[in-house]
Amino acid sequence: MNIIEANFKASGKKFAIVVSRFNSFVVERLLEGALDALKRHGDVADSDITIVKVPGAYELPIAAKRLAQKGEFDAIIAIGAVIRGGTPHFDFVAGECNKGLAQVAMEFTLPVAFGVITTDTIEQAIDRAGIKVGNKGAEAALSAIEMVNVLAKI
Ligand code: INI
Repeated sequence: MNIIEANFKASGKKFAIVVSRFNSFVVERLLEGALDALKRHGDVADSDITIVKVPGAYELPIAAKRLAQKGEFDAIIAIGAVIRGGTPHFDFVAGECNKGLAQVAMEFTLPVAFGVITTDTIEQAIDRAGIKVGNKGAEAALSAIEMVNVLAKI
């Protein structure tokens, strides 16, 4: 049996974080979680982290694609918050964001971590940004680190 699995050491690896400004109250907490995970778990240096801010979650895929095209990063972490709030706009924004980020990952064989929370209410979003249900930004950063290392081993 040959099991391939990876650790969470990531010093020397380069990470790009794409962050949407929409719902910034929540998104900034997710970004803090992602940065904390990269630094405390992965021992990633500040100089190896690039942050790109875009207007909303809908714009995350195109920025992620541009970063992937540069070929300078070992992984991309997408951070955002799409909150339903009773509008069908939610489905378009969340759907295109999810689909576009997945396309970038597959086209470039590059880990693109999905740190975009999609919730019905602001309260649920806050819960996922470090209150009751962990911090989804931190989880995304950890999965990015693990994927960088596991892809390198396959
Ligand atoms: N963008 C988000 O990141 N979250 C949302 O909840 C959201 N809602 O609900 O509308 C949202 N809309 C903006 C969208 O991402 C684009 O920035 C905008 O449509 C311009 O292209």
